[in-house]
Amino acid sequence: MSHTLFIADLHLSPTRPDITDCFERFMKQEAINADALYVLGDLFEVWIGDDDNSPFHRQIKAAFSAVTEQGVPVYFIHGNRDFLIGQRFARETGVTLLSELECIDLYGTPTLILHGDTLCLEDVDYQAFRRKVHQRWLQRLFLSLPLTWRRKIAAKMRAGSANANQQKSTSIMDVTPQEVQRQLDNANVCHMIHGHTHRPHIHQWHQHGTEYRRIVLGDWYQHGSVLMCNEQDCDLQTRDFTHF
Ligand code: LP5
Ligand code: MN
Repeated sequence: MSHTLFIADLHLSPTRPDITDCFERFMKQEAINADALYVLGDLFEVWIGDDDNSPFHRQIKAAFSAVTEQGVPVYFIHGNRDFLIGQRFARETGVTLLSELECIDLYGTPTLILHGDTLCLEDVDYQAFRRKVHQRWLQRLFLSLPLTWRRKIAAKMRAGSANANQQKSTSIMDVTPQEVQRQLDNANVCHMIHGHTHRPHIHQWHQHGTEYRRIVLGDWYQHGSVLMCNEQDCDLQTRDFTHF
């Protein structure tokens, strides 16, 4: 039966060949047979520019090309680790870059898709950081630096982030329910899919007689997380690495 796949937060890096293996198997065996694949951000542990064409990056790009060349549409929404993925990456892979918030028709159900970081409004330090690094001029400046400098700056940011996160409560780092409702109401839809929080779950609730659903994809650090949707329903799967 035809289905659409969603994944997020794989955090691919050369230090985790086990995750890369699962991703490659997933692309070869599953994505290739799907109606479409949506990658909802943080595909990479960190992305410092499309010109970082390492053997590892070439390997991942080849996995995407093999799928898109078979005519399967693959869509990508930026995460907070890989918001610098750009048009060169898109050209090299056949992947379509989407904007940070999109409304798709999922077998007749209008569905809002996003990475999920923009839902975490209580994390005011992160939102301030996000506004800074999303400035086009700053990104252009960063991208004009030598790769070695960019790698060092990104490592500093990663360390700063890990440090800051230790001081934050888990509730601050989760979504703000009022913001979820606001974004759904604003788009006039009842269905949302996102990642980022690494808390895989299908949330369902009622408001003013309407049923809402928010599906949160998990990360791929210890298990794989795949959402499979068809005409009937959505199946959120947490899989052992041996099940790819
Ligand atoms: O990523 P994670 O899981 O640790 O936490 C995120 C939020 N953190 C981030 C920062 C990223 O990890 C770093 C991304 C590197 C991108 C590389 C490209 C750089 C491009 C620059 C272009 C101009 O997203 C974290 C959230 C958490 O998710 C949960 O939602 O809380 O937010 C923060 O940690 C932000 C901090 O609160 C404040 C910022 C600390 C960064 C220190 C910067 C030091 C910079 C030094 C540079 C010379
Ligand atoms: Mn994220």
